[in-house]
Amino acid sequence: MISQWQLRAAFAARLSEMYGREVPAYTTLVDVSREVNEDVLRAQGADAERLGSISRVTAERHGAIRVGTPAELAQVARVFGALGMRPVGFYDLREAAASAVPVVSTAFRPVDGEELARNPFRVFTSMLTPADPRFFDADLRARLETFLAGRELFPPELLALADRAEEARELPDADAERFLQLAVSAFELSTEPIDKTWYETLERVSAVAADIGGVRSTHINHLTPRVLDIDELYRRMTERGIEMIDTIQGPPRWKGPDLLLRQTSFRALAEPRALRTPDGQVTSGALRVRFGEVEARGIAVTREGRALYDRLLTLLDQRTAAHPGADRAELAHSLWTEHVPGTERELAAQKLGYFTYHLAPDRPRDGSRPPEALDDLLAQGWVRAEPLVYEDFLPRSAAGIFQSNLSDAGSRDNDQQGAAYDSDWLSGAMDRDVLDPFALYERQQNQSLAQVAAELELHLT
Ligand code: OOG
Ligand code: NI
Repeated sequence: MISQWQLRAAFAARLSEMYGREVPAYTTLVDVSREVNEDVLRAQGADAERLGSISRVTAERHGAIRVGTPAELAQVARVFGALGMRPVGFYDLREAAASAVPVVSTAFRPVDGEELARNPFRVFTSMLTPADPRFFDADLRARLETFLAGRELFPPELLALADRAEEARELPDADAERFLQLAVSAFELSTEPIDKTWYETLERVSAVAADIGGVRSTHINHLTPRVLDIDELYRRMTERGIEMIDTIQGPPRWKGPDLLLRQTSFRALAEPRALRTPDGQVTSGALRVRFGEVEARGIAVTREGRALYDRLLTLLDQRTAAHPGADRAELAHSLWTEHVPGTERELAAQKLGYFTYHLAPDRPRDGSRPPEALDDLLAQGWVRAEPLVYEDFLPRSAAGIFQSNLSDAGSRDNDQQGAAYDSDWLSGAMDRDVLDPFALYERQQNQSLAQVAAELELHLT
């Protein structure tokens, strides 16, 4: 029998192999990430593993896929459900970007601490929004929906195996093998010729719309390794002559604790694709839709911590606008230094970050009673706090990543009202709850506190 987490780990590994064959630059990114991680581990020792063991971090990936309809999204949810991955968070990329990205997204990922530690594979999953009149007029919407309704992304055999795996939380070896083959091939780049005219019609709205609705299958867009020093990675990739996007998205580099998520990518590569022209000829063209992304993960923040982050981004935008000559990264650095607590202890005390709490192995053993307040337990060495790593995504960064890999801004008619999509809508489309990331971190934190309280026979205050 192959258990759910083994299926998940095997799927991530095979997807990585497949994608490495399709996009060799990805292999370079993985190699350079590994080198950077080894160097950081050598330089920092145990500190380097504060937000995950080196084995977790080395194997860690997130994928990005894009689908066209609620029905397709519901099928994706079954495939990932088989791997113990649940939809977490709602991201509206239609609002976040200056240019047009007509999608809404969620991330499928494991949610339990133990499952995350075994293999944290996650997939940022976007769904096209044909019903949004800012992007698609009635005629194009109708053509798009007809086109999408006529395609099959996932064969029925795959979905049947997925349902069995989700229900039993394991599969017999032979079925697991079949499931993995079908699941990986569902995300391969198709060689089927693309209708050039149709693709270009959608491209005028958005390159992302064309990538999703212009073809009869889906594919993995990128697979993102995790690195412990993203600034160093950026330098080394640039040294190798790989063209990176202009910036690292997310919080700046600074002296305090790493928070949330920092991401960057290399530019989408021209990949050969077969195109069918209106006269029926098949020619070889090139499309730039897939890019290579890399990320560094920091501590998960509370709602208050997140509000602070969002406030600082707004301030940063204002300061950047007010000082056109200034370096945005430097402005960000000074804003951070001014407003963000510089230590984990302060983050926890101000309830800005999530931590789990554990009995300290070297706690007092002189028969004294432990204090009742968490602050005192920490200060007097009874309890230790371990930061929770951020397992999710950032809408503004995601929009920036989408955007910086589009050569054309596309079009959006801002005189129209946008179609309403939200987390509940997405839940309904999949018939599965889209989980609230804050609630998941909070649950982990509370469980650890309850356990500490039980072990010390305390009512924690
Ligand atoms: C997703 C873009 C966003 C991230 O990690 O935030 C993203 C896509 O290109 O499909 O990958
Ligand atoms: Ni990504």
